[in-house]
Amino acid sequence: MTMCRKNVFMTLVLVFALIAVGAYAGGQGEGADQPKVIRVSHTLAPDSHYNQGLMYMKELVEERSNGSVRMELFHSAQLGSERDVVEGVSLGTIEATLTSTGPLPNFTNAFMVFDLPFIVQDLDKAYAWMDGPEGERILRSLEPAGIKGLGIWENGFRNLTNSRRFVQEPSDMQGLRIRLMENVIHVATFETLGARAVPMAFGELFTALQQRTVDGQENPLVIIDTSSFYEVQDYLSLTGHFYSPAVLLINLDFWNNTLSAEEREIVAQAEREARTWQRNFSREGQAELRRKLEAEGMEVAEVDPQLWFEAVQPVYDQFADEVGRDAIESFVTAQQ
Ligand code: EAX
Repeated sequence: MTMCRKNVFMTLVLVFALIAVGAYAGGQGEGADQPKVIRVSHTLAPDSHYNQGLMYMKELVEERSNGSVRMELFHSAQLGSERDVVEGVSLGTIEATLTSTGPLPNFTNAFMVFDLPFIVQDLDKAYAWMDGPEGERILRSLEPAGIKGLGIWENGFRNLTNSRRFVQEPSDMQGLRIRLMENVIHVATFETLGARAVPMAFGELFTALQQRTVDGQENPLVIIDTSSFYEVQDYLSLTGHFYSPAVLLINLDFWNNTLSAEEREIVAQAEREARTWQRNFSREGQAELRRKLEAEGMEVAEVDPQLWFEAVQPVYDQFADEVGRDAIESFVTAQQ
């Protein structure tokens, strides 16, 4: 099968699978006393920051709605890759997902500002910007696709790992095959660094590293830990080159027409509290994680971020129009 046909086929398989699960959940949802079920899909492990934050939110929602709204969590890409599941949320075959910004440029340019390398310099100020009117504008841009953005959570600063060599300077990247999210800015950034960019869904990554189809990958420390990448990667470089938010998305029609006004308020309030909790959880323990990964045998390189920032400058020129110069300026200024 050609790539394109294969993708169409996989999407159809997923849509049918989700309809089957949906019919089951929908069947359960009928009748006055049956809870409304929000199925939330994500790609990470059960002990990841995504799953922990969602469990925190689930508890608040179920308690405050007296069980009229239930959240069912599906971790480890059980319901599909981020790209497939965001499409599912748009179509209404699944209610919700917590996703990186990787696949979002397929729907709107508005999230691309987060994909630029080194765009986040002051995390607290960046949170305030994301939680304010600019973040609201970005989340709203998904509404024409039938998606409501509930809030911007955290994946974290992404760091590079590989199995070939100690990488400290941008020139060390030459020729390394690095798995990236299926995201144009991320791909362009690593090509600018001289790497061979290999876009791939997260669910295929561990095997690709193990079989050495790729030399390396980049993700926050928490993911390198909870997905056991340290078992198949010897070198870790603390590049922090991208800041990766995690966006909580829900089907717009489900939000507007299945949930009552009171239930929407409960979910929105729980989301705000869980967002703060999840960001704190994600930020804490970075030093501990580094020690743990070292203890697992990874050799850790500290890098000079300025050198790396300079090396990827062409990416800003390349994407300024598509991302929007105003958005870039607003985000950068907000952090000064
Ligand atoms: O959203 O694909 C990735 O590397 C992401 O960091 C992961 O799926 C979490």
